[in-house]
Amino acid sequence: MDLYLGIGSNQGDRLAHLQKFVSWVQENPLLQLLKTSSVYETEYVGPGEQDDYLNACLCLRSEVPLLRLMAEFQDQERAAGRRPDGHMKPRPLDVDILLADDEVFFQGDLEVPHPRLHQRLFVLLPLKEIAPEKNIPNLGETVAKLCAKIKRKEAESVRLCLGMKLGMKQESEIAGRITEE
Ligand code: PH2
Ligand code: MG
Ligand code: MG
Repeated sequence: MDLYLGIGSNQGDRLAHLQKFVSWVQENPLLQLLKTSSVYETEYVGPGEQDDYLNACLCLRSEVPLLRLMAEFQDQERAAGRRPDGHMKPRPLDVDILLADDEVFFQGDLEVPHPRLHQRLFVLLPLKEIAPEKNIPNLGETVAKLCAKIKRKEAESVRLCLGMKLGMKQESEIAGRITEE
């Protein structure tokens, strides 16, 4: 099954947290990384005020059941330092399952497609890069079409970060940085 993930960070070394998660995906024999989007700096959306996020989207292939995958991703969130009481608090790593093929899945805490996917430009813009024509089950609209609808009023809140990259090349750069320090 092909999965689309939204990843985000607004605490600590935000880019390093996202890169570390991508490296973990690449090293996991049960997951195959197919695509990574650019990194975007995005204004926090939600109650109160928080620092800006870095957000990106990934596409990966896996046959691991969704609930088990979610548990594995939560382990990674905890490993990055996320607090268990951290609902709507700043977090070093947030990993959300956005889409899983054309499945509609609702069990426990997991709802796929992600219930707020279509309202969030910080998800839709990076997702559009890697899956513009993907249809969102339930909504009957493509990612690109949803993006176009909300783009005008919110576009400035989501900024492309050209200097930041996820994915293979970056791994050696991370290793380089660690040995320099
Ligand atoms: N995630 C949230 C709440 N608000 N805002 C931005 N910009 N990016 C996020 O990933 C994000 C958020 C809860 O998961
Ligand atoms: Mg989230
Ligand atoms: Mg989450």
